[in-house]
Amino acid sequence: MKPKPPNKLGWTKRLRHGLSKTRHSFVHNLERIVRGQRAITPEILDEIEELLISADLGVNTSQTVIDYIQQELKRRELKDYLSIKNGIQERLLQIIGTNHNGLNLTATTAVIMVLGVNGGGKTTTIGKLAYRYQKQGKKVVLAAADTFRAAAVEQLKIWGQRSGAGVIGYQTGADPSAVVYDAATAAKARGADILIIDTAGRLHTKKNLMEELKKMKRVVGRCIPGAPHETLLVLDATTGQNAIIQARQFHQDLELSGLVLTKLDGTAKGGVAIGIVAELGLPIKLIGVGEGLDDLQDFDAQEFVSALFYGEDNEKD
Ligand SMILES: Nc1nc2c(ncn2[C@@H]2O[C@H](COP(=O)(O)OP(=O)(O)OP(=O)(O)O)[C@@H](O)[C@H]2O)c(=O)[nH]1
Ligand SMILES: [Mg+2]
Repeated sequence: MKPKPPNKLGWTKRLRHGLSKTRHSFVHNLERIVRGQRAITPEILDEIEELLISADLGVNTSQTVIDYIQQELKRRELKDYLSIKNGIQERLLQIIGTNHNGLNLTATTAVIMVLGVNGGGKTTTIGKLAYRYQKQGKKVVLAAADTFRAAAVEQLKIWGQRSGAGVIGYQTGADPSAVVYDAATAAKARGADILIIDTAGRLHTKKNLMEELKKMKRVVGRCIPGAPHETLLVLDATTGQNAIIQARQFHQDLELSGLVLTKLDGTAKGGVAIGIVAELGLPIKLIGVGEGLDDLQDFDAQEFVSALFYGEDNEKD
């Protein structure tokens, strides 16, 4: 499928636009619950907690936010809408930290391996990354190690043409580890700065398919010391809490270095980003907020939390 061309709007605006579904359902409901109240009663706190859970922050994380609000209510006046909103924002930032988590690309040939369940946005993310780094003048090679789905190699080749990245891939049914081996060898021979490995979508519950990923990881590590330098799990934000279950299992089996959260534009459940970091302690490295070539960016916690609360053009919420 054809990606939308680069958007002229700046990233912050696109992020805020992408998160508008989450923001509208969350902020508007918060306002409805809190505005005009004389005091924040336990019933109101319960309603706020339910709202946090429905934004997919997860039960535990929602509880810690409510605990914080309760504690702050004792310490200072937190009775109006604005101060409650700011209190929640403060706590969310404490939970996810203020780190800006970029990718680790310091190796001579930095290897990024991309995993995840079917249809999460792996190949699109790889295409966007290839476009980003080629534009920066880096040499990128893509390994089409999704040898399972018919047309997967073709899809990656199209991204290669779009971005100018080289693609190594064989016919459907080939051994994915052999593709990884050949791509790593070619990347080294060509003096590539970055090798990105696309893998077939798979369920985290399929042990044999997890073993296949482990093997690919070992193979690339033997060809390029320290590789893969990034093992990224792509998660579709619209799947909500299921994303946390997937991340836990993939991490147990493959020792992830970080997460990519895609499709934040298509969901009111963007709060899952905070739930994931709180529950797993894994950094979100990249987020996708659309199908455009530049709708993928490094995750910035402060920017993200702010976009959960404030819209484009200083829109009132
Ligand atoms: N709205 C939106 N759509 C996205 C985003 N990222 C990917 N998509 C769409 O999600 C669909 C699946 O994307 P792919 O990149 O093919 O997913 P995949 O994980 O490689 O899928 P398999 O290889 O089949 O496992 C495509 O239609 C993409 O355009 C995003 O951030 N926002
Ligand atoms: Mg794919």
